Amino acid sequence: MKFLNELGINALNYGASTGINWLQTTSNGQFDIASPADGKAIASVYKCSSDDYEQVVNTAQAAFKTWRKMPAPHRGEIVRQIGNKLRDFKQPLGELVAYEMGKSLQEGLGEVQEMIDICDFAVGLSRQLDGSTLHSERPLHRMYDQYHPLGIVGVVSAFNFPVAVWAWNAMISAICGNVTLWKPSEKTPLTAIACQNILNEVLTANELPEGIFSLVIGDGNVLGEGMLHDKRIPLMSVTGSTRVGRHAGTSVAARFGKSILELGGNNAIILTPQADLKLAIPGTVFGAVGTAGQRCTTTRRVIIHESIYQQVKDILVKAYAGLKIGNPLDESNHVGPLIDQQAVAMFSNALEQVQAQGGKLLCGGEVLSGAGYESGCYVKPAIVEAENHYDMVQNETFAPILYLIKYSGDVHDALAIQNDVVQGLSSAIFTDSLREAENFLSHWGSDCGIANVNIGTSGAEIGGAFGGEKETGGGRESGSDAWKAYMRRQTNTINYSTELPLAQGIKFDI
Ligand code: UN1
Repeated sequence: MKFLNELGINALNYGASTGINWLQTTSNGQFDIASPADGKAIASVYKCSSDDYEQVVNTAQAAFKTWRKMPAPHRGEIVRQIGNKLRDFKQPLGELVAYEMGKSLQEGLGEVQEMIDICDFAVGLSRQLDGSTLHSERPLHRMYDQYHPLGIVGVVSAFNFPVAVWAWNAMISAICGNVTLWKPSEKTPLTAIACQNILNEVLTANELPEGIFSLVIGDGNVLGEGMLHDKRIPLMSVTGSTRVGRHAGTSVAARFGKSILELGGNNAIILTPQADLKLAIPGTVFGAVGTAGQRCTTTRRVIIHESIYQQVKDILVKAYAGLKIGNPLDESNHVGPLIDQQAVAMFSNALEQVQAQGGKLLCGGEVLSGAGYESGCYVKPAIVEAENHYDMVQNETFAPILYLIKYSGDVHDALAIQNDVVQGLSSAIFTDSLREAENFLSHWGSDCGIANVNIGTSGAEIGGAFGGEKETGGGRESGSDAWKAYMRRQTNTINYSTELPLAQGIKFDI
């Protein structure tokens, strides 16, 4: 396939890079990657060995000493060049994302666009890593706070956003003066190799040392686990399920490391009687079936006022009947495959269980077979009538299942349902009522990290801080002042007087 050649993906690829060079271990086993789109083998990747890991971490530690000394705007210049290179490779990289992960080509290209956008954002930010100047209580004293880089930042990314979430972390972290060590999902290592090849060109052209952006590919329970316990990595940014994140967060905390956790969501859209359905329906359908329901921001619940419930239900079922499901590289399709057959089994199992708990399957749920569906990874997105307290509704199933939940009363009743889950990532309301919208956004409103009015739950822009509350983990990545989590903060007080007054007026004469 043309995009594989363009991105430097071979039939067999190495699984560890210090940036610039690839380590050539072939003896530690390999991952054979097949596309969920057509089930065909794409390429294989040799797993990084423990010796490789040591070499990569040592190289990164050495690189940090050079990189942190480079003025932040110069680091920004490198990130600007990376953004430009990503522009050159947007089409093939978007195609590889679609082919390896299974999301539609439009969404694959959108994901690469997120990478380009975060590069642009990081370039500007490289001149704005600001702290505050504060007034000291002591005469002729000056006080301020400043931010310093941390060292190696470990990034563990998930299969569903195989490249964008890494870029959010790596580009912000880079302008902050850190070096990054990336462990991608073992389900999508090829897109990571493609990114590393792109980076390597920029790093080489600028004669930078190895180790500024490194990549290690291996099993999560060996390599990822090792990173969690590695004291040489002061910050771990982990995207994954709540189960994975709980373990990651506690392991890193046990060694007093910092972590940024971006975990599961159980995102809801509230449709009030004042909702403009012209916006709400496409917003809900895209939120529920985009990336085949495998975004952390996927719409999993719609909380619908009883007065419009039947109408919304009918329109949604009709809209689902028109969804085209098939190869993600064919742009006429709306929905691609799930990542693998294990995900399909989880989807089927969740539907079975929710029905046993009282849910009513309104449409979809079939596993597709026959021509075009040979990979066994395609399913028909499902809509289920349900109640919020059902066990399956309370848990995130990473698949296209949309639960319809009826509410009566006012927006506060809808909010009570929305907030009554353990996750807190994204939320939305569709309403033309200012009162409803403002209540939703108020401090007694949505308890999520993201709260939208008249747009869906997914598809956040990079300029905002991304992340969620409760079991979503509390981390923030990407825009706004999320950069602060990638730096260590220091408060400085400088005395330019000829006396030594103590704070709080304490007297100490010797
Ligand atoms: C994720 O699913 O991990 O807001 C990230 C969105 C995308 C990012 C999702 N911009 O849906």
